[in-house]
Amino acid sequence: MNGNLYTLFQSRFPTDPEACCFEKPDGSRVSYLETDRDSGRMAGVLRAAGVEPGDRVMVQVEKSVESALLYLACLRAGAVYLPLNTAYTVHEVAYFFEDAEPKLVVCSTQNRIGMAAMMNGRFGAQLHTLDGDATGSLMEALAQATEDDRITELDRDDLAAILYTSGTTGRSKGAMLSHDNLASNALALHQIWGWQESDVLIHALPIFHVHGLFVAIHCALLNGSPMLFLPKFDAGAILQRIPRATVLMGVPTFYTRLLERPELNRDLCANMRLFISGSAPLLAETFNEFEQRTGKRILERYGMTEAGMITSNPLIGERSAGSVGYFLPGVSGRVADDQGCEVARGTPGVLEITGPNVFKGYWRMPEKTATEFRADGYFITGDIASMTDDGRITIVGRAKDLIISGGFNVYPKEIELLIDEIDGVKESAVIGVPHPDFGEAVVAVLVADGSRPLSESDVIGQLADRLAKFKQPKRVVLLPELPRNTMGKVQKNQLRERYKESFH
Ligand code: MLC
Ligand code: AMP
Repeated sequence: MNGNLYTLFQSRFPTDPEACCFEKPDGSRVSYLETDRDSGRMAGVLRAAGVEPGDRVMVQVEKSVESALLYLACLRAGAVYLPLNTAYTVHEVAYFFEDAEPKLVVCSTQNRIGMAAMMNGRFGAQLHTLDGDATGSLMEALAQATEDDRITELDRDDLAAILYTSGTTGRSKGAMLSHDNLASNALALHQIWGWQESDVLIHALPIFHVHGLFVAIHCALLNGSPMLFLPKFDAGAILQRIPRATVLMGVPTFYTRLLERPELNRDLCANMRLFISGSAPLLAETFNEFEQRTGKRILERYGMTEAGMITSNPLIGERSAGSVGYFLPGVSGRVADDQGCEVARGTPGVLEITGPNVFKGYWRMPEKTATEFRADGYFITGDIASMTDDGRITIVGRAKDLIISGGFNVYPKEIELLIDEIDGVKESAVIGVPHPDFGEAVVAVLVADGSRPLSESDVIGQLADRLAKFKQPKRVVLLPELPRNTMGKVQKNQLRERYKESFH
């Protein structure tokens, strides 16, 4: 049997030739039939560009139906899809390019010159463009392409995607995900969330991360459901679509922003079956306020790039505020001490997991991969959790130094390394503090070396072309020295406490 994930999707596509797969923001529709036909033709375009099974295709483009088709085309061609946040600067993208050695790069027309200069003919990589309005050289090639219904024959352990996640060392790691990793997770989610024939998904998440790319798209495709596809979060556009939709997936910021809108009420949401939240902790106050306003209890789930989804609150049964629910079917885990030994139920420890969803390791980093797994194969998530006797999980903290801002991960180390290079900076500590919109916001605390005057705008200005906007500090403060313990380690907890009211 072909282990290619696309084969699984195709086997679930509706037989009705009119059935809608994507609805574009302007209301025009792309049927499942067209999705199947065009992803096949696009896979032909990739093959014609020299992309062979196992080759990486690096993509940094605006979200559009066509960019989703490009993802499906990569699956069909057996290429390894490597999506990048559109906010990344050329400086950040250069690292991914050098690390992944892609055969094909797809970027926006606006970034073409900069991208080509960065690529500089290396690895014999081809360059195509694709824009949010369905133009660009890739679309021109697609217009010339003939029908091609092939789905490359693959083993289910072959790689489908590499998703880069930053790390505590400041160096990004490419998480290698196989077709089976993605298929098993999609099937589990489709089952536990009780997808129904009448379901309609509002898709407003970016499609360069697990949440929007895999969780949302895969569930809809497995169910043959329409996706009301929005290029980005837009409260007005979502509220407009809610009456004819049944499922919304979002990060907590989606829900706090929707709550700011007076139109959000029970009547508007009467048709909605599921509001799903994840990627960052959902505050109990958001959960409660949302229930009061709409009568719906948000279903919170927990996951990560390396493992897709790991736990979920139940569809039927208690959805508790602050808890992320139970392990997904096929996933098991333990809350462990720093030796990997399970601790008593109710005691916090690091969550370790195993299952068909767990990734194949970090791209070209076997040593790093080895340090993140226990000898018995359990993956160390780096999240601190506690588990009740009946297996309900609550995430209580993070063992990794990580900030999650509006659902995007920011690793302080990466920013500290760049700040420390700035003239006049002696040292720095980057922390996350509560933020009403993004959940957490990045704050940089730094100590000057006295060689020249430093200002907040000066520091931010120097980071601008090196760091994606969402990683840039929303505040910079100068201190005469950083608080340290007797071992000399910076006390970030003290800094977090001191600046916790910065945005309130
Ligand atoms: C935008 N900005 C952010 C930001 N998003 N700053 C910090 N954190 C963010 N997440 C910047 C903008 O550049 C802008 O800067 C300013 O903040 C205000 O932007 P905005 O217009 O209000 O932002 P918007 O475009 O509306 O985006 C906010 C958002 C978006 C929350 C809708 O960030 C988003 O879609 N987040 C979802 C992330 C996601 O999909 N995560 C899943 C990861 S997978 P300025 O200065 O120009 O005004 C994963 C696993 C799992 O974690 O479990 O799912
Ligand atoms: P990423 O590496 O972008 O996939 O982010 C994964 C991280 O997001 C996890 O390790 C958690 O720290 C965090 N996360 C995801 N979902 C939740 C959630 N529901 N509650 C708390 N943290 C979450």
